[in-house]
Amino acid sequence: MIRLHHVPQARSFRVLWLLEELGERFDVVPHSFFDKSLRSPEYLKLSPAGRVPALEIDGRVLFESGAIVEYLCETRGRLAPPPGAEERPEWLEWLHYSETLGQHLAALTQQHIVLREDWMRSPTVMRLEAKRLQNALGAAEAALAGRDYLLASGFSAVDATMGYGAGLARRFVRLDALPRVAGWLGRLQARPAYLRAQARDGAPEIYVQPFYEVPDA
Ligand SMILES: N[C@@H](CCC(=O)N[C@@H](CS)C(=O)NCC(=O)O)C(=O)O
Repeated sequence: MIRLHHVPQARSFRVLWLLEELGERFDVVPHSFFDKSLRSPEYLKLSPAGRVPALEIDGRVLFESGAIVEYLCETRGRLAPPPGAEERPEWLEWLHYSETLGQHLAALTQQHIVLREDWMRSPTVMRLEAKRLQNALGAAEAALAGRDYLLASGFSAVDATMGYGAGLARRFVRLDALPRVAGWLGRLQARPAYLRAQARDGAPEIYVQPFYEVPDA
């Protein structure tokens, strides 16, 4: 049985959603950011830096969401153009670009949520990272001109990896200037597999506000 180690709302949601899109049967092993379970010796054997996702599958354990997505698409033969296909370089670009969104989201999460005392936080960093995140989403806005999904051939795994990041970005960036991204998110979040994944995500404990405003300096 496939077992996904997951924290609600975290990057492991990319894999949760993709497993639902692929129609795989799997168990979700829930963890929390806030109870130190990701630093237990047992968990560090699965994920050496104590991060999610980790996926137990096909007799091995994989960490790193991009690698897991590539492995799942390759072994299940779906939701990615195969090596050599015309759209493969574009697909790889979006797969890894999802981590460009991820780095800004991680910085914003640290600033707004993880650092609890006001004196630890920097409104300058919050503003800068939100702007950089908005600029990074501009690449998806441009790519979505005249198409419903990131690849011309239709929905693929990179819509889930990028879509997870764009969905979270909404808590830090207003999408008024990114109407195609907003429309794409609406399509993604109406997908039956997304709704099934949402139902298995678990109770939110990281992002509890719909929007995180930058406080006055
Ligand atoms: N590049 C890694 C990043 C994994 C990562 O940093 N995950 C976060 C959740 S979004 C995490 O587990 N953080 C827990 C911690 O840093 O203690 C991936 O995509 O799998």
